[in-house]
Amino acid sequence: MTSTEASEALLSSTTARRNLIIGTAGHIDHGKTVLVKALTGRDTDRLAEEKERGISIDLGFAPLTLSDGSVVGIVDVPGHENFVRNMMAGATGVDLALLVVAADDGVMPQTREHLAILELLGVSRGVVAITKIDTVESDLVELVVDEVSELLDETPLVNAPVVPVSAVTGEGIDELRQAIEREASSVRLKDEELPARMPIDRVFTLKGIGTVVTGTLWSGSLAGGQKLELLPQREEVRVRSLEVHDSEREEVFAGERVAVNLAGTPRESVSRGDVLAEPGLLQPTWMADARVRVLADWPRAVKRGARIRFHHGTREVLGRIYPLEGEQISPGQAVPAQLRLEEKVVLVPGDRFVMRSYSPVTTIGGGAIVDAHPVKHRLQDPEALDQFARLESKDAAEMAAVHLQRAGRPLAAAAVARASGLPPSLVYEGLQTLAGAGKAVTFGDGPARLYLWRDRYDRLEEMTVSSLEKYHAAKPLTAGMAKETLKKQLVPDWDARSADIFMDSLEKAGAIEAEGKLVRLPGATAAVTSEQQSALDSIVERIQANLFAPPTVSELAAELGQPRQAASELLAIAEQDGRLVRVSPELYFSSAAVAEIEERLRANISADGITVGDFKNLISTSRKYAVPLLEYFDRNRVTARVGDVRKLR
Ligand SMILES: Nc1nc2c(ncn2[C@@H]2O[C@H](COP(=O)(O)OP(=O)(O)OP(=O)(O)O)[C@@H](O)[C@H]2O)c(=O)[nH]1
Ligand SMILES: [Mg+2]
Repeated sequence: MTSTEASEALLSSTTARRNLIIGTAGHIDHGKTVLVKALTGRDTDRLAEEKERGISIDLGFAPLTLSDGSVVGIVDVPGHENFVRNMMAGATGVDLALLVVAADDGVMPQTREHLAILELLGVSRGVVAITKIDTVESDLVELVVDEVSELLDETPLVNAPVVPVSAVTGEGIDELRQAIEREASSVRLKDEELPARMPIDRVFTLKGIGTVVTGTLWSGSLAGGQKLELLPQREEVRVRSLEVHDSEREEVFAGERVAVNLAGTPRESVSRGDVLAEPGLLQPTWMADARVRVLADWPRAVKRGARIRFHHGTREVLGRIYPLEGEQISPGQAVPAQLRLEEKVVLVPGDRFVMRSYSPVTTIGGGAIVDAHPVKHRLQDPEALDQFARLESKDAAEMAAVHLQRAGRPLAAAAVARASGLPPSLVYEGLQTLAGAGKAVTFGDGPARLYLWRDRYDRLEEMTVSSLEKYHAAKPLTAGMAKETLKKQLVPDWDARSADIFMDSLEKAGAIEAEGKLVRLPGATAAVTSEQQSALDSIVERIQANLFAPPTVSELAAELGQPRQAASELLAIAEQDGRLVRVSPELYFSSAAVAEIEERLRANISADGITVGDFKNLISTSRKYAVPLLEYFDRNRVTARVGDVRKLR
């Protein structure tokens, strides 16, 4: 093979790669496990107890090789009604259902319950196997086929092929395999572009290898050596090695059955239900808004506040359900509702879940997550209902608008993508649409570009102007407000970059003027009356006349017959224009004096440093001035205090 041929072969094998999961479903003893063995050669009942009792208890896994060579994963689930919880942990990643109904038993309770669960989880493709046809007359097989067709009517599996088989005689197995291949070719595959996420369905340790977790990779890809996050406990972990169907791999992709060896993670710190994900992206949550459906054959309405078991991924937590409108959800209804959970879970909008009753435990319904981080809603809150509708619309611009509005601060496209669960490319388009329509203000370019909801921007601009107006009115003698103070007042919870970008944009827009560390309204200057001006001049003169022993602020105020605050404001002006230096809150020196003192200090300080006494003599002044001056030089990093002396820095 030439290298071009080799790379073409590689290309076609990657483009042909269809990673998907087939999940069995059906009543106990209907022949699921035996059928999986007939298809794959593998017995998925591994536990001693399963062998002993002749039933499946937990999930089993087997690889099925298709005619094009691609390998899909089969998850075999238990049919026993006590193990529906395990069934759900397996059904959660399923793309294609293999519904099994025994010809000698027909449609039974868990046939219906499993089918309902698959539908709630959004599984819309499937194949039905009517098993054990060797045990009954062919008319009976026909009857069961009819019964199944009726069952599937008005479900997403209405067009699923129905294939009669016998695992004992092998009859129908080839037809079943072909039906599976046909259906598998049209399954919508999981998204490799989204961040990696894998709900863990098994944890075990291998001697000499350590902790291994397995699961179906819901999205993204994983590579050996990669850092991941274990959620909801938010623990950083590292992938040591990866396997798919017992063979080692460098990289694994969405839709594969994956075993991950975690480097240095003890067995006790992981359990079924935890999620392995790309680090730093997912915030565990204990509330979610969702469209919640109650099954049509559930016997009564679900009351507001009802306690339920919430099944998501491989996890089960208790919680309560609160419809956004109305006091209850009737059977057959699908309504917006808030879920308040008793433990944190890791949710992304679009995720499916199942609800079961607290006791006795049966499936009530389920739904799809619309908002993974809502606030608590009141009943009939029109704003909550409006946001719900916009988030559920799946329109990227609408969704981005809700997230920008809610954040109230500039967000990057990546952050909006995380909040919405949409692919970043779609979110980027949505944000551009908003910016184009003038609904969002943008800062910067490229992936670091930030988007701020326009109304919020306008509101903040108004607040800035009114803050500065108040400031100028209160302090007419100063040239502006410290920028840091304004930022803290206006956007205390923003990161520094966002706050600075926002200030810059106000300046560019001409709403404010900046000079050094100060900001002010355009054209605002320190308004000094001629009286104040002459008071100021006399103060500066008094200070300059007493170079090394100037009057204090209180003394100056007394001389002027003014409050101390008024003298301080005048002094601040002289400090800003550079005539005076503020050495302490009570003491201002002339700039010339401070320069002269610093020069003498540098010229006369020995390698052993200088004491306060020597310094006092050096400039012929008293302790009252010497101590604040030395502290001033310490602050300005001219000197450093070492014990009783000052040394040069
Ligand atoms: N005669 C006959 N027996 C079958 C066939 N398929 C399964 N069986 C028998 O039915 C019994 C149950 O089969 P399993 O495959 O364990 O059933 P299951 O659906 O996996 O049961 P659970 O996992 O416990 O829900 C076993 O004794 C099988 O040998 C078949 O096609 N023909
Ligand atoms: Mg079984």
